[in-house]
This record gives sequence, C-alpha cells and structure tokens, in this order.
Amino acid sequence: MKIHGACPHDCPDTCGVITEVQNGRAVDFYADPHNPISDGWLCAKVRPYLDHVYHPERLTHPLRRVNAKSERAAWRPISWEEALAEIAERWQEIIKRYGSEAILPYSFSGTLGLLQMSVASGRFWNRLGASRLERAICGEAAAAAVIYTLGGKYGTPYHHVTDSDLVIIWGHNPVSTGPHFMPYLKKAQREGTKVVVIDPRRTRTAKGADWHLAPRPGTDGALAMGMAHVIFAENLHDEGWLQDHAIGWEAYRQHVKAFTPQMTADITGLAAADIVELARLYATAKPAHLKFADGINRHQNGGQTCRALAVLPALVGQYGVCGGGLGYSTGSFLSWDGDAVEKWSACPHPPMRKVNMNRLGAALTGEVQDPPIMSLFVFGANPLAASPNAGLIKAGLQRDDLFTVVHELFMTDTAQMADIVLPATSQLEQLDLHRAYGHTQLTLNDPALEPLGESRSNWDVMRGLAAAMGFDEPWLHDKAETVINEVLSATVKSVPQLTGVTVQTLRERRGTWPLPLESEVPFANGRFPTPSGKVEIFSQLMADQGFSPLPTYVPAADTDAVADGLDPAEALTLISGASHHFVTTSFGNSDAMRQRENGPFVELHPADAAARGIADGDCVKLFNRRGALTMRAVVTDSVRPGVAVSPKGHWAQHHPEGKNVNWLTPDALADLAGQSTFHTNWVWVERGESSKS
Ligand SMILES: Nc1nc2c(c(=O)[nH]1)N[C@H]1C(S)=C(S)[C@@H](COP(=O)(O)OP(=O)(O)OC[C@H]3O[C@@H](n4cnc5c(=O)[nH]c(N)nc54)[C@H](O)[C@@H]3O)O[C@H]1N2
Ligand SMILES: Nc1nc2c(c(=O)[nH]1)N[C@H]1C(S)=C(S)[C@@H](COP(=O)(O)OP(=O)(O)OC[C@H]3O[C@@H](n4cnc5c(=O)[nH]c(N)nc54)[C@H](O)[C@@H]3O)O[C@H]1N2
Ligand code: SF4
Ligand SMILES: [Mo]
Repeated sequence: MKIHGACPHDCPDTCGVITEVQNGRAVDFYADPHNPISDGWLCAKVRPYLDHVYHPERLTHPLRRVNAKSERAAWRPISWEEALAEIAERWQEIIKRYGSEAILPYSFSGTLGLLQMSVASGRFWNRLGASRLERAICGEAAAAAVIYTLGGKYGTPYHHVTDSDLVIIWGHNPVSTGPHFMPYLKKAQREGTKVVVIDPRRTRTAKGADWHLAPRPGTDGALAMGMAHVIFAENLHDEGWLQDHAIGWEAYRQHVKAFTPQMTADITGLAAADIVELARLYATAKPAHLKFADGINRHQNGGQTCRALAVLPALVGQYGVCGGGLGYSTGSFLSWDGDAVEKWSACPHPPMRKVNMNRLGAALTGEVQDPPIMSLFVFGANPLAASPNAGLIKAGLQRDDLFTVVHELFMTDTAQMADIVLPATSQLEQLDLHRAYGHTQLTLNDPALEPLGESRSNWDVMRGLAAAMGFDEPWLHDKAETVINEVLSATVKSVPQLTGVTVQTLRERRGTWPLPLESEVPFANGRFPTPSGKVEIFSQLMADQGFSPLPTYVPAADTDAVADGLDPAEALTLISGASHHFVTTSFGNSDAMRQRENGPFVELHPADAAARGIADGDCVKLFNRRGALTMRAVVTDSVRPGVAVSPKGHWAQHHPEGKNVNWLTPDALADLAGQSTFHTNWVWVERGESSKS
C-alpha cells in the first residue's frame, strides 16, 4: 500500500512523500515522483525518515515525574486517563487561584500542518482562556518588513530564477535550508546567470556562487542603503517605474545620501569599490532577483534591515518582472481563515495577554506577573534547546511550583524538565494538510500507520484535554478530517480557488494540488496590497506605529552580554544558523545525522584564533554574561574576522556540560514585531583546559 504524505518540517519546500506499508509496518519512504516541488528527491535529513519514526527512543506511554526538578528526572508510566485527569485537576486549581492566563501553551514548528500546528495551537487554548504566545522566534520582523513594503508575502516561484540574469542571495543558505530551490539556481548558472551570495560566512550556498561578499553581521541595512545611494547617484534607478508604482522614493533618495560608498565600507567592512560594483551589477543586470529568508532578520535591527532589502527591487523596477522580484515567503497567497482555525469569536473569554516566546526564561522567572505563569504546556517545540538564553529557561523550568506538561515524540531537553510527558504521533501516524512558505501547492498528509504505542496526535490531545476540562463545544471534539474540511471551506471567502477542495478531493489527486494563481509573477498587474496600492518605500503605517517610516540603519550591539571585566572590543559575534543535518533540534537525536554534523564546533577565523592562542581542534570556552559553553574549535577562513559560527540544533543532554549554543544567545527583542535576535550575540572565546571534550 502506498500512502501519500507531506514532509511536516520547518522548511520552505514542504515535499510530497510516499510511505509504502506492508502488514501495518512502513517498509519504504521516498519522494512523491508526481510532486513537482520535491521532483523525486528528498533532503539528506528526511530521506532516512523511517529511522526517525521507528527510533528506539520514541516515547510510547505517558510518563509522570517522580522526583524533584533539581534532580535528573525519574519517571513512572501512567495511563492517558490518569495524565489527563491530573492535568485538568492542576489547571482547575491554578485557574481558581490565578485565573486561566496563568497557563501558557508553547508550541512552534515541530510540524507545520494546518491541524496539528495551527488548529491545535488555537482552539482549545482560546476556549481555556490561556495566555497567548507571541510567536516571534523565527521571521516575524522580516515578515512585517515585507508586508509594510509590499502588502503581503508574495514571493516568486523557485523556477523563475532560470529567467534571471543575476541572483543575489542575501543572508540565506538554501543549500541547507530550502534545497529544492538549488536545481533551478544551478540550471540558471549553467546558462550564464550570475550568482552573488552575501553572508558573513562562506556557506555551502556561497561556495557555489560567482561572488561572495562577507559583510560584518548586522550591517546589511547599511549595505542596502549604500547600494541605493550608488543607484540614485549614478541615475541607475528606474524613475518611470518608481513614479507609477512606489511612494517615498524621492525622500529615500535624500535619506540614503549619507550612505556614501566609503561610509558604507566603514560600517560593513567591505571594500568601497565592491559596494559600487554590486550596486551597478544589481541595477543593470535585468532581470535581477533578490532572495532572502529569515536568518538575516535575527538581529536587533533585523526589521529595518529587511525593509532596506525589500525596497531594492523597486528602485530598479524589478517587481512584477519574471525572473526579478523578491524571493521571500509565499505565505500570503493562501492564509487559512483565522476564525475557523482559532474559533476566537466562539470563545466566552478569549485571552488577551500575550507572552513573547523569546522571553520564556524571563517570563518564567518573574518578568510576567498578574498572573505569573504557573503551568506550561509544550508541544511541537523544544524551547530549552531551541529558544534563546536557555540558562534562564532552565532556571524557570526548575521551579517546583511550575506545572509543566510536554507532548513529544522524544525525551528532549525540554521534556526532561516536565512533570508529565505525553507521547506524540509522528507525521506518518496523523492526518494533516500543508501549505508551504516556499511555493503555492497544497499537500495532504494521510496517515500511513497506526499510532505507535499509545502516542496521540496534537489534535487528539486537544480533544482529550477539552473533555477533561468539561468543554463540550463540538468544534473542540470534531474529527481531524471534519476540522480540515471546515477550515478549507471557510477559507473560500478569501481564496475562491479553494471552492470544492476537500480532504477527499485532495486524496483523489494523490494528495497534491497547485493553487491556481492569476499570474505566477507576483505583482504582474502593477498593484500592491498596501494602503497606497504602491510599494511603500515610505510607510505611513510604520510612522503611525512609532517606527521610522523609511528604512534605517541602527548599529546592533549586544551590551547585555558584557559582564564585568569583559571588553566589548574583544567580543566576537556568534552566528548560530541552521545545521545542514538537523531542522533546529529535530533529528538532533539521530546518530547518523550527528555523525555527519560532527559537532558541536565553533568556527573561528585564523586571525581571531591566533590572537587567542587557539589551534584547529582545540577545546575552547565561549562565554558571555548569560552563560558559557565548551566546544571544539574549527579554524577556518570561511568565517570573516570578528565572527564565530556554531550551528544550532545540538541537544544539550548530549553535551557533557548539559548545554548547547542557546546558553549563550540573547533574549533581547529586535526593532520590529518582538523578533528574536539570536545572531546579535557577543561571545568571548578562550582556549579550554584540555583538548578533549
Ligand atoms: N537543514 C536545515 N534546514 C532548515 C532549518 C534547519 O535548522 N536546518 N531551519 C528551518 C527554519 S526554522 C528556518 S527559519 C529557515 C531559515 O533559513 P535561512 O535563513 O536560510 O537559514 P539560517 O541559517 O538561519 O540563516 C541564513 C544565513 O544568514 C546568515 N546571517 C546571519 N547574520 C547575518 C547578517 O547579519 N548578514 C548576512 N548577510 N547574513 C547573516 C547566516 O550566516 C546564515 O548562513 O530554514 C529552515 N530550514
Ligand atoms: N541559536 C539559534 N537558535 C534558534 C534559531 C537560530 O537561528 N539560532 N532559529 C530559531 C528558529 S528560526 C526556529 S523556527 C525555532 C524552532 O524551534 P522549535 O519549534 O522548538 O523546533 P525544534 O527544536 O525542531 O523542536 C520541535 C519539536 O517538536 C517535536 N514534534 C515534531 N512533530 C510533532 C508533533 O506532531 N507533535 C508534537 N507534540 N511534537 C512534535 C519534535 O520532536 C521536536 O522536539 O528555533 C529557533 N532557534
Ligand atoms: S526538510 Fe525540506 S527538503 Fe527535506 S524533505 Fe522536508 S520539505 Fe523536503
Ligand atoms: Mo524558523
């Protein structure tokens, strides 16, 4: 039997997959050959998916902690009935004493499915009146910047790069993070397209580029404004297009006058001549495509940086052009009907209080009061290993008066800190529907297997919790397929192309359905869904909300990292972007992937290593005011001086110190949308005691 499914992981590609099942057991797993995005292949992480699904450490029974949180956890298996009854009882007590907002659900991108992520993160919690999670760990500032500028996230299709003359990939590493873009880029390159990568490190993507520029981290806003300066100064802007399609470009021309090539060079650490050349190249090669993702927005100035990037295609008249435009998320082509997902309007006391997920540690240790957080329910996320300033999160999770439930496939770092652990199904054991952020295809995921052991899907857990709490609204108890069909049909209001689309019709189409679009080229009709209908280089909306209405450059400084006796002049900026073989911490427990990742390590430039007496392979200590961590040094000129690189995703429990890179990262918020600032991260590095770790 062949079952069609979707890769659920946080990746723009959302591949179509097939599971072959014999006698109730999956015997093969591979890319759906009919799915045009996955095109017959899967990434290295997901190809061996059956090892993940049948991993010997999959959780199969609910577990109750039997000792104090300060100790290494000991567990007793319990029944689901017992688990749900205890959760309901504890919550009733908490609600009586503190109110329902003392309960915080914490979920993110373990799965991106409509049901198991979006609906499961909304309905039950709104009915409960729990605190809302401000979901700003990933790309909120970039998304806000793009929406202010263009009115929505309408990224170009991958295959359009074969029409580009020039592609600039800016602070984005698609070889690792969105690999199905790469065959199109390679094809274009073979046919003469020039590829430029802008990244402080020589990534896998940069290695294949024609030109790699490595600016200082967090200075890209200045670089984009420096490019704009050259474009205007040399009259390379497309004035006719700007007149018709943009507002604020004349003010911006004045605004970027200060960003001379020399000043931009001083800020970014690039050569002035290179900045001029890059600007000329971008303004004259047509079509010219600009592509970025969310990595670049994880800086204190990430929002304004993405604003400065998003206005560049307008300056050279490249919006609405096939092979031009902006390759950011495609998320706005299809947004699910919010109220059908969340049932906000049907809730008696929909919650108002928001807690920013990037401040979890602070929130658990006193920043959030009236009421304080007394219970945390984590699913589809691993905050102790994936969220910033993990040392403070750990301190919060160690509170004996905090009642923590974690619903997981594995005993993650976060699960180890729970009072109750609930076993979760894998994607092969649950129904879901997936849209994507890298393309516009819908992909159905039919369950191929029965749930392993006693594991339950997120939605089934929400149904169980609703019953335990005595909530009898039918929309908290509907079957998975009913809920998905309900959201599909409610979304027809805003996306009429969905008329008649149901789980069953998708099944009949082998699970894959391309959303029909008026034009594959975003903004081909010259209209932008902003308040003015034009590209908003000047955004009145931003001004009204208290932000600079024109893109700005404000230097990023991690002053919170500086402890007594530490000299900021000696700090390195630590970038901890995507690992090639993990998806954040997912797959971090695969022996095969860990071996290939061969970490944790920190890459240091030879000059920075020499200045600290560090040789390749040495054990080094990274530290700042937030924490300290020992790692192996890789001395390489693939990072620029002043920059250290240590990819995210390793499990803390695998490290002898019980920590990972997030024990160093900041929980400060960026300039827009409460965004995380993982990469505005100052660390000090010294040679460790011994060379074994
Ligand atoms: N293999 C794999 N794939 C993934 C993920 C994963 O963990 N592993 N994570 C998924 C998720 S959650 C996301 S959000 C996406 C992210 O996708 P990407 O944005 O492509 O990935 P990142 O590695 O986070 O960041 C991209 C690059 O930004 C660079 N960068 C950091 N700071 C700066 C800067 O100041 N200027 C410039 N120019 N570059 C900078 C980093 O060096 C990095 O190479 O990937 C998704 N796909
Ligand atoms: N240092 C550093 N840290 C980062 C980043 C960075 O750039 N640098 N990037 C950040 C970004 S962009 C993101 S998006 C976040 C992601 O952070 P998280 O969303 O916390 O992602 P993961 O660490 O992959 O944890 C997801 C967990 O969900 C579980 N899971 C998977 N499917 C299901 C399911 O169906 N049900 C349940 N109950 N559980 C499931 C998995 O087993 C896994 O443990 O990480 C952030 N962390
Ligand atoms: S992680 Fe991305 S590339 Fe890999 S199978 Fe999933 S969607 Fe495809
Ligand atoms: Mo992300």
